[in-house]
Amino acid sequence: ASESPGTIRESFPDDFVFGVATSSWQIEGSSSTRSESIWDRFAKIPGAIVDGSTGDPACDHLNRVDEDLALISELGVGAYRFSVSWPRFMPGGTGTVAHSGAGFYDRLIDSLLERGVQPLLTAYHWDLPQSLQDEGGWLHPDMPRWFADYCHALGERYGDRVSHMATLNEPWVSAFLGYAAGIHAPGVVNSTQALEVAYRLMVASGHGIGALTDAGVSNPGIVLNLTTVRVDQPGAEKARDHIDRLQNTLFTDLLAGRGISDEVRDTTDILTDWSFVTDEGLEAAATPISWLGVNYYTPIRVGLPRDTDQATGVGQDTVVYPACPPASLRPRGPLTTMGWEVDPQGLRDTLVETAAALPGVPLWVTENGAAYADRVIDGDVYDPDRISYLTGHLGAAAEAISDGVPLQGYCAWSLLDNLEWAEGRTQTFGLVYVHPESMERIPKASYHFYADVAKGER
Ligand code: GBH
Repeated sequence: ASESPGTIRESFPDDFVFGVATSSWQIEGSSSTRSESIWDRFAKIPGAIVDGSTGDPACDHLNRVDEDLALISELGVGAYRFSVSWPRFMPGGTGTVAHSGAGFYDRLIDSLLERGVQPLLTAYHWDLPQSLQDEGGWLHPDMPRWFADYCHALGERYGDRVSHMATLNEPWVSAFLGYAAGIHAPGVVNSTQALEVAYRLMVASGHGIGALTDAGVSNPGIVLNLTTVRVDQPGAEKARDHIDRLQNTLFTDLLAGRGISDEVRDTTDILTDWSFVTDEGLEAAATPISWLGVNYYTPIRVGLPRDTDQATGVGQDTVVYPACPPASLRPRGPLTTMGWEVDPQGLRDTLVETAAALPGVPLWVTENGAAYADRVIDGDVYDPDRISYLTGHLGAAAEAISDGVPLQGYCAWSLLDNLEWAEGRTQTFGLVYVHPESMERIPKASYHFYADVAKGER
């Protein structure tokens, strides 16, 4: 390791953008001023969210947006990634745009621009209107068209001010956690449907890219959760390859116009019928993107099944990765409170692998961060583990650039301690502490650290 006397900021190009990210359902609250989403419905199932949290108040962001804008502004970052709540913007799922809902994002965007912060807008971060789920959701063949109409309306409304828009956040999660593991909305356990949903999401994204372009958005893209997949012990190579294909290549191949590989089709032999795949669908999925967001938290480490595993294999792993050869996922310490391995080199490897899979596509790290149980002492919040996580991963991002990766920006996840999906309030990723009842915000030590990085003082 070479000694680097300079600041973290200096290890990046001058035009590199540091940002911070959130998503609508995780922070907004005010569910009574929009229509129902699949996460509102899912949250009502006893046990679906560990602590019984619902979409209210989340971080009460709708009522505290000025305070949150001040936090973004004082952080000194150049970009803020947020998502639009589809049920707030277009409550019927299709058709009419809601004046008040759309107006909220108008004001958010204008305020960001006034403060010199670039808005990065994500169209879909998992909060599908329940009315569309009732029609069949992502299993419905018309979903790509409905999604494109929504994207077109977003582009018309905000495209004059927002250059970078992403269609989807992490279609792998929507498909495999929503439809295979069943731990995310809509809570379905059906691996066959998960594969169809993954495909349909990528077709919809392609239609969305086209619609955003038609509406005048200069840089339409997509955000994927990609990660390097490591072999933990001899014998797990086949399982590693299979997991890598469903985690990464399935998505990057569709984007690159390589379709769905024979390996994916052959190894998902629980699916005898891929007839939902059409030439038109594959062509749409390959609509060129102008940038790709990569969300990275942890690598996947694949080992052999343990004696303690259930007879059918490795529990959730085989459900999430249908038809996976016997394997178990084996994170190594140090772990975050999510149980996720901390591995900055994994970010560097993921970026290098992604750049090779999609040559010429500018990349952003659109999410990176860690959940820890922070210590509050005399009103100050200490999170040294998060600071070291960020330090390591920023270093890895800078190294990826020296490896030749066209990385343009990095967004920390997340601005606020928020509603961590199935984990409710029990897992906190924020640079800013949010009191679960009073909603008081307290910038953590990591906020001050990241502010120093953004300002070039560190
Ligand atoms: C992101 O997804 C979401 O975009 C964001 O909304 C969320 O708040 C944030 O992460 C934190 O969870 O259990 O070791 O096998 C993260 C996607 C997919 C990353 C599952 C980690 C499992 C690792 N995640 N993956 S492991």
